[in-house]
Amino acid sequence: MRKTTLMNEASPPAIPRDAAAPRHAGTSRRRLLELLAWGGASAALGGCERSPTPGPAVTSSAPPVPVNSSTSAATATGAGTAAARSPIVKPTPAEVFVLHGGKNAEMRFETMAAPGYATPNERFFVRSHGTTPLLDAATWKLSIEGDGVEKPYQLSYEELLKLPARTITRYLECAGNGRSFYEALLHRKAAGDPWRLGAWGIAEWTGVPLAELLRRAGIKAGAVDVMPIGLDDAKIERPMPVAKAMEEDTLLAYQMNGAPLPPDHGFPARVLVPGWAGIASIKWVGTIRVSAAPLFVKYNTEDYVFIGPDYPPQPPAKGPVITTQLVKSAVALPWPATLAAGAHVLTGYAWSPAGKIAGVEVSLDGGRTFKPAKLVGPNVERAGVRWELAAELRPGEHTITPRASDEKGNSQPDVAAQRYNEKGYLFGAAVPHPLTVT
Ligand SMILES: Nc1nc2c(c(=O)[nH]1)N[C@H]1C(S)=C(S)[C@@H](COP(=O)(O)O)O[C@H]1N2
Ligand SMILES: [Mo]
Repeated sequence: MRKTTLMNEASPPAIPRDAAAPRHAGTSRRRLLELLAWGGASAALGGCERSPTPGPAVTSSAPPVPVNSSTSAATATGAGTAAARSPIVKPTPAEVFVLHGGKNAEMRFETMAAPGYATPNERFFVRSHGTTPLLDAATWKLSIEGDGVEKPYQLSYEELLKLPARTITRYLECAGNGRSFYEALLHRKAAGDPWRLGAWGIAEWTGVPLAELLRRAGIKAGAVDVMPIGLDDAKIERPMPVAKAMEEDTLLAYQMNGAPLPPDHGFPARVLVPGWAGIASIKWVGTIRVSAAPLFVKYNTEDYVFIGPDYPPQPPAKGPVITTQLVKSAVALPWPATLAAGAHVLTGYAWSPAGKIAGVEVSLDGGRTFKPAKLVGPNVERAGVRWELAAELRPGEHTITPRASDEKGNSQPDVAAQRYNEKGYLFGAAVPHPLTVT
């Protein structure tokens, strides 16, 4: 069986650096023009926007990459130049990312059609409330403190790396992933960046279980909440109950896919709370506050809470606090997709915060009938699985609607059953992916 070939005129050229990525003939000239136009636009903006990283086809003629070529956080120092550079440090080429403002980069889901399982760091979505700080591991200190611990202490990067570590493969997803579908499918606009399904990625994370760090601090029996606090200008912080912090999967991670955490993803250390909304996974952690009383901050009272008629306030929070994510699935094709008539193997991913994926079925007739897809490759709990469906496509306008269920019996509802909330969190209904067959 052959993989689906992206015949779409708007489909991207090869994914940079990923030698295994399929090359799509016939698109490079057009994309080259687009890239050059984009680079010109960014120059006109006085360098506020990043230039795209040249793909293999445009190496000699693409504009230089002025501000974002640093990938080595270990040698970076200071955060005082934030105003002079782009908020995101890594390259965000247009064929890989959709930018939402300067701070947030959505992964184009078609890039997940490339062979492999995890999402490479270069392609991993970025969601930050401010500019990526460039922290120096040599001077970085983690402080564990608060009235919930007997023995507050500080830890250096070197000391952190010596503690017993754990490596796990898990997905990370923004609470707002899929937000655009509240407007597109429910016809009710929600406040926030209009992500499709690419505020998501799978990575292999290495770090020290938070439980280990908390035990070393002599966490008290009466401790209630654990709140990591970021060293970014916005000082993003988000409490979680002690029980969640003590779960074996909850890490203070310092590696992502075998490399030191990239700056945009939290160097030198970030929390990883698998299965929970991305906001719990605080980046650039400088302090972990352990409290003997419940903690209420902006990000569990005003933001990352459900607000709307279906959700009564829970003072001091404006609504129920968002914690666990939902089972979801997506199609690894451009949005919208164009394919040539004939035989294809459609592919995508499905993921669940509760365990492994039990099954994915796909509708090609707008949700009337579903066919079981094949699950291929690793199916890691709280990470996800690739699905494939062989299909004979006939010319016309179609949709591809995957619908996943997990081993705990959770599954994706129809759009009609999707409840609305004002900030557009946790869109979990099965999404019809638009497809033109030529
Ligand atoms: N310190 C800090 N941590 C943060 C954020 C932030 O802005 N600052 N954003 C959060 C949100 S909303 C998400 S979805 C994830 C995104 O992680 P990523 O950028 O590594 O993909 O980080 C979370 N941790
Ligand atoms: Mo997020």
